[in-house]
Amino acid sequence: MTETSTYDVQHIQVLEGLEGVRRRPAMYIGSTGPDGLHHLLYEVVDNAVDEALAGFCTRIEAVLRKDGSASVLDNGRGIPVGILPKIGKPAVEVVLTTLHAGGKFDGGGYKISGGLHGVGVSVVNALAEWLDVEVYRDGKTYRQRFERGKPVTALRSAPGSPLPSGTKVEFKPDTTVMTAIDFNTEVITKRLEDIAYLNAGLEIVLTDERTGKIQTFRFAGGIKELVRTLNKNRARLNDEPIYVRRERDGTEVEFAIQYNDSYLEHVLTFVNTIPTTEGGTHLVGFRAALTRTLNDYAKRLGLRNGDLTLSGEDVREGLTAVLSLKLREPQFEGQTKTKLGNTEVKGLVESVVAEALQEYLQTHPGDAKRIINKALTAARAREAAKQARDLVRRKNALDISTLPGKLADCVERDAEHAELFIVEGESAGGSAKQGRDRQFQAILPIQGKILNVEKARLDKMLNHEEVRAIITALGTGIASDFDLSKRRYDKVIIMADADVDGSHIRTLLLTFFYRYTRPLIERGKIYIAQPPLYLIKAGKERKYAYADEERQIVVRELEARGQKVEIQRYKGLSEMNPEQLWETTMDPKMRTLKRVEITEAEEAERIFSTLMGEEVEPRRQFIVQYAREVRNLDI
Ligand code: 28F
Repeated sequence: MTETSTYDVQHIQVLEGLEGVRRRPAMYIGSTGPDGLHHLLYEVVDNAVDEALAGFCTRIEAVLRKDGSASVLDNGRGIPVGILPKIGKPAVEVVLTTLHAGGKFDGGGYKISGGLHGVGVSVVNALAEWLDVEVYRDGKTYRQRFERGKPVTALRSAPGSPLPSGTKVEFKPDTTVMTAIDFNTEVITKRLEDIAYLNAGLEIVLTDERTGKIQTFRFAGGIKELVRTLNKNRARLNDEPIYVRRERDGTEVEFAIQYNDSYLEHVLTFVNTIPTTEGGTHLVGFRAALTRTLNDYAKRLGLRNGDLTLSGEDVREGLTAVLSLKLREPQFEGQTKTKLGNTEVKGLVESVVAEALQEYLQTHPGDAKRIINKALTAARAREAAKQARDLVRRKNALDISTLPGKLADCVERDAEHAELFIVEGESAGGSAKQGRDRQFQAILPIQGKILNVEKARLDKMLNHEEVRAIITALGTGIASDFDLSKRRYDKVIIMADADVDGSHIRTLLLTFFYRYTRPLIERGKIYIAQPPLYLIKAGKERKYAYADEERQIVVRELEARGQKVEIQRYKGLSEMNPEQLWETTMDPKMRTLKRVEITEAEEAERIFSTLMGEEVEPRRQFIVQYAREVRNLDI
């Protein structure tokens, strides 16, 4: 959204009304692309959710139609239909044709402010080829039709209604304005699921008529259930999530906390069901309360040997939490308007969370001890890692030849023009050293199973020679020490067999890079080498194929020339001699490299946590599910 001063926006709105919306849609819904399209639907859904927040709606139905239209139905009170005296029009028509008319509810309700400040359903109306509204009140059905924001019928009523009370809005996005017109079920599903979790007991049904798929979301346990779901594949330190819901000065603070045995922090925060992905004052207050309360408790119980203070990171290791705020006048800030700015909220959340947490720790000493001990262990590991890092730094400072012995470095010293192959296995490593161009290609052979970095403490991992070799070769440092400018190579290429062991080492390495040198992935510096699967010979002709379909094409081509074809399937890199490895997999002019995307690394880490975590059941399910691929997974 371009930064227009508030005055201009209101000035423009008053002048142009809904015409302004059609002239400058992006100012109201952010874009006319997919995000803007989904924002139209969320505006309508959010009005139904407002009715649920106000306590009058228990069920919302959303339908995605084949003709590109969508419909939302709630069983709330129904938008008022009475004639507004000053305007002389029914309230429902005013709400649908006047900007921001759906404004604050009088009395106790919360107004959902969509990511772009709840522009109101009139904006949806303006950007809809047509919109039909039905209100069920007083045993009647009121309906009115609009086209591009303008009423094309008066509000009509008829006796009888499908519900005792409620509102239904159907609309078709205007394809002459919106550049995206296909609703994405996955995106909508995620949003509706979040809303259901954040409004315990609210039932939301999504029907996609294009696929016939119907999904129902209803979570009686609300955010407690969301935390349990997020933790389902991990060992938990406190069986039941710590859950609190408090209302102070018209603001509702609700949170659920459950620790698991991993080192990851997974905290989701919402304001009026809007995901505040950029955090904000509520998250600052939450974190402050957590750190202060756990330190106080540890000190009082004498659990802290010496004056070891638990840092924010220590107390958030293994933390899964959902923090949901409901307040009337949220101020959203930040790049994507998903950061809460209200300053008064920090203190409010901090006091609510601290008070509730103290009470929980005192009444659940078993859980408290486990949680504190985990934070203490994290603090000790942090200290140890710091010493280990200082050691490595001092060693680097004192002794320049700290590069690992097994690294066959390249001549090139300018990282921009150098690349590092991390090769699985000694023999493939040997071929790679012989086959490479030593001017700009470095080779680091590693053993099949480097230590599983998910479980290893930072300090232990730092000492495992395979991992230390990689860290030293990369040159960037790791975790909070990471410095991209210190990288020794511009590309890091993982070269492993295409079999289960190879995919295991790839998963381990991607997990390591994702956890400890994530910017390398974000900057597209990590690649997977693509060795050929087949060598096809016919006479003195030799061709390589990198996939089954390619092999078929090459074989058909050679057989069409009446030549006898011989096919060799490569089972591993070590079956190729150095020249073949060079010309098929390492030569920049011939090779194909697959760049690792962050989503792949995230998936690898998730797989890794499932396979490496304590929970046996998820591992069994994973292996059953992938049994055909996972022949000899000796975890
Ligand atoms: C499918 C989308 O939009 N549901 C809505 C209501 C209920 C009230 C309301 C809405 C009063 C005049 C501001 C009813 N009775 N679903 C929806 N349900 N808006 S939108 O009132 C609007 C305010 O304009 C409602 C008593 N109070 C409020």
